[in-house]
Amino acid sequence: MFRDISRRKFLAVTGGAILGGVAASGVPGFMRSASARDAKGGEPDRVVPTFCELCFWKCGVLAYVKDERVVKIEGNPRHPLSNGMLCPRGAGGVGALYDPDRLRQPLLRVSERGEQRWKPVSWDEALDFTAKRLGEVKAKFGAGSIVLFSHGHGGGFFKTLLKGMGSGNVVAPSYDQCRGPRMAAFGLTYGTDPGAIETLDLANAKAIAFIGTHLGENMHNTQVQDVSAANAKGATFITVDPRFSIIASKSKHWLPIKPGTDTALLLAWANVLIGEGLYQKDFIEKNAVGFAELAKHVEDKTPEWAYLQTGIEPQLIRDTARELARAAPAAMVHPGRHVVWYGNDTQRSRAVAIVNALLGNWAKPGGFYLPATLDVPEYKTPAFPPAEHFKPAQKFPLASSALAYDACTATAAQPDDASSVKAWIAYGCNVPLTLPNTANVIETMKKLELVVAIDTMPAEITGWADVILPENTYLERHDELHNPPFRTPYVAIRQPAVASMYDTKPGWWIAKQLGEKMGLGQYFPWKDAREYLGSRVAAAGLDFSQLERDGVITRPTASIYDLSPELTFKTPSKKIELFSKALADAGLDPLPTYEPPEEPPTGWFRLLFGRAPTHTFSRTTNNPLLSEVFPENELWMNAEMAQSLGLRAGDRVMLENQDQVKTGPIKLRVTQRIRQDCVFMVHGFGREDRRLTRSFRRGAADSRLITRVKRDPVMGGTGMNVNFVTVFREA
Ligand code: MGD
Ligand code: SF4
Repeated sequence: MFRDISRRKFLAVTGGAILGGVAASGVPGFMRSASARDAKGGEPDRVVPTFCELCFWKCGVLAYVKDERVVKIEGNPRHPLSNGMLCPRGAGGVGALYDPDRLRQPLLRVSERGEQRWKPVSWDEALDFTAKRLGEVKAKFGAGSIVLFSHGHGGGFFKTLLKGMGSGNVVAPSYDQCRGPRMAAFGLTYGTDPGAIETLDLANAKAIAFIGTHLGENMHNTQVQDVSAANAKGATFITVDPRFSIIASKSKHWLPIKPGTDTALLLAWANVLIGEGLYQKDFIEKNAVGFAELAKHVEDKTPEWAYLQTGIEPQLIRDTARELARAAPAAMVHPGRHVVWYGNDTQRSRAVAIVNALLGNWAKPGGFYLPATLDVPEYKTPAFPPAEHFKPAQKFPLASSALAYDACTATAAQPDDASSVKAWIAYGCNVPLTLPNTANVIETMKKLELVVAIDTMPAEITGWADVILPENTYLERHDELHNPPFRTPYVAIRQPAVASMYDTKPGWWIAKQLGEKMGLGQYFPWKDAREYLGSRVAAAGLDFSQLERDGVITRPTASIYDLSPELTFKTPSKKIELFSKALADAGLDPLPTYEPPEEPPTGWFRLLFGRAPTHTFSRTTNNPLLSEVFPENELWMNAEMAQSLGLRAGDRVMLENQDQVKTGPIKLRVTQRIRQDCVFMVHGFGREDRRLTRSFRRGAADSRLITRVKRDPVMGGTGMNVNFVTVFREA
């Protein structure tokens, strides 16, 4: 089945950059696509432009098709996110298409939830069942009892379905398990978040501080290209991480910070910038409010004070602050992406935002640029009914959407009214491994009236679903357009490279069919996706056939910088709010506060987790190509600690957390590249669905061990780096 792209060929296509760690550009995992003729078998029959779904960055892809099989994919040179290149995960996209473990037809559960016994059914039967059960739950408990967990571009059509039903419960782990604190913090400070495609002018930066952002392992193609360009121009990198990450190896300074103490370092940087008069005075004077309060707040946050918290030498704190200041305004502290760590995370992100303000880098080359969007009008449909919501147990004053974690809690709460949650629809979202505390999520799912999973692969969530609606992979389907704010305004199309391999369907079709069966056809008035997309593109005055041919239409942007001394921001004061009145009014700290983290007890390690260049969470761990390159995660442990525990590299070890939850075995990686007080693993492994022949029980799952979270008081994010583990050899 999986015959066209062998591992050998995959590595040839990717230039072996994944394994080599460092490509010619000097940045890891970064690769230039091979030419069309490299695909074995000579010229392809056709080349179909589309965009990638191996992660949520959505790079432009060219799919080479021969004899109705995709033989190779590479970056679309016209697409401004990929510029002709893909990251290692993206290059493995063909593996997602030809994974023999894929879901192949609709399935209905025939026994207890979780027992994983199914009967294959027709689409009509599966959709009738789903529409009927959703209708019954809505009639009995109200629309507010239905929740959509959505992750991935195709989720948009299911959001329409949910809104049509009258539910406002669209939740995304990418908010409260990921970017939420940054969105809140930058919103409060600048009135704008850096966005999903972060508006960072990395390529022109002369100094960049990566604070916990492990770019190179965390792979977002365009950012890696941009950082590569900055590297080539001699930019200075400063990496703050308890672990010597790949980006640390490219950095002039590595600050092996004690986990959970970033805010102390950031406040000390602010102390140095202000105390030594190194901040961009004119910029702050004209563009910010609350400077006097900030200066007073950080007066005592000296590098010596921060040293006691962070373990970073005062001189190194001073040197790095000065290094950033010297390069300012072409200097930045990368705002990070996954920022739910220790509970007080909006304050940590506010500190990041404030140090950036002191560097005066907003709208400046080498700082945060001003993006533009190629506007494409929405398809006109009737207004949605008023939205009903579930009632969260806790309220967070500045949460900008319903929270996935709270949806789970509201499910467990179980009062029989519209304030509780009774049905989950999971679109591309493996909830048991995405939310903290897998065991708790599974117990919670047992209480539901209905679980619907729309996925391409078997997964923990599909194992607990009542009905599985198998979606086409991205190489077999149309999807919503993509036109995010970016430095080059563009609109891109996702379109099928090949026909469906099995009895699977595109998300737009599944949502439309469900809508029609539920009497909500007015929200899906188009015949098919081509008609829908074509009509939107035409309304924007663009040529749909050009979009289908090239995969993307770009427009030049006037300027991504604003060099005028005085700028306007979308905050209440129209200025950068160093002191946040909104936080003060909500009874929260108006200036970033530092809370020392709880210490691990003697003999325990703090559990940290992150990414590998070849994988996107649990999404790709079974991918035939990517799993060959990186088959399982390892546990990083400091060499001295391993020695003191009598453990050796390669040992299979078990982990047990503070709540006696055990997981493993996982292979031990003994290294000097991590502090002694923590261990680290890549997220997404330790799969428990037997249908996953390559990833079943390979490595260990961090999510099982994350039984404790610390909620962010501002927006409700779930700080997950607050769990401690002991490590012992497998019995
Ligand atoms: P994390 O995964 O939390 O965030 O990637 P990042 O934004 O980089 O970062 C983990 C790093 O933080 C590790 O190096 C860890 O050692 C370090 N760290 C842990 N605790 C601390 C601390 O207290 N202080 C400091 N300074 N460092 C600490 C996530 C991002 O990656 C996201 S949100 C997405 S959606 C994308 N997902 C993804 C993927 O799944 N795979 C790959 N390959 N790339 C991805 N890119 C994106
Ligand atoms: Fe695909 Fe990689 Fe781009 Fe993500 S960053 S969309 S995985 S090529």
